[in-house]
Amino acid sequence: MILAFLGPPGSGKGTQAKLLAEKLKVPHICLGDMLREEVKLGTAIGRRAKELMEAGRLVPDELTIELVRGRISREDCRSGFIVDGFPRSEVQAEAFDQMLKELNLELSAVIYFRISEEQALKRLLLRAKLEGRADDNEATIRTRFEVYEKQTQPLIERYLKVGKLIEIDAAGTIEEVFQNLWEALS
Ligand code: B4P
Repeated sequence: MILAFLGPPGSGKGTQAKLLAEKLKVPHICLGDMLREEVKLGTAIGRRAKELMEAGRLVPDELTIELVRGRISREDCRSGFIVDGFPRSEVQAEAFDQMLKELNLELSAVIYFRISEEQALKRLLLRAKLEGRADDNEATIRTRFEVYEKQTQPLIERYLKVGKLIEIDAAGTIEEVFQNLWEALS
């Protein structure tokens, strides 16, 4: 099964992708984590991504496309994977279609995590307290929501049109949302 997780910051897509990937025993490809790792290692990609991430903006499409292409070409992705936080723009969605085609793979579904901005904001501010992530402060979170609305939200329509979108209510507890996700998939 090949799944892409889509939703605003704080919708819990990363949290749920991790749980589902463990249950299905498939790789969990988290773009945010991959980029943070590049920043930590100080690679060329990381150096280009750092400031943009800290400002809550998307990093350039070509960087994320390169990362995803490299990762899903590996052998462990042949029988399925979950990609979380990609695609996040029309350009990325086009590139994703293209790379799946080249690898002879088919997208099973895109899971859209629906949640209100206020609830997502609360979760992210709590994470700021617990983990101190550089982009989890109120001003940056507001920018991340704006970027999401402009660049990522239009993808909902794109996947709806091709019959690949599954929408789930992401407002409950982690366990409740996982239950919604599991039921939607089965
Ligand atoms: P991400 O790391 O993907 O950040 P995010 O959208 O905020 O989602 P995240 O996965 O962290 O949060 P989640 O909702 O699971 O991206 C960070 C940055 O990287 C982006 O701003 C951008 O700069 C860059 N980037 C990433 N992908 C890119 C791409 N494709 N193109 C360009 N740039 C890209 O969880 C949030 C919090 O809520 C957690 O603390 C969690 O514990 C908690 N939570 C989850 N579910 C909950 C629940 N049900 N109840 C209560 N709390 C819950």
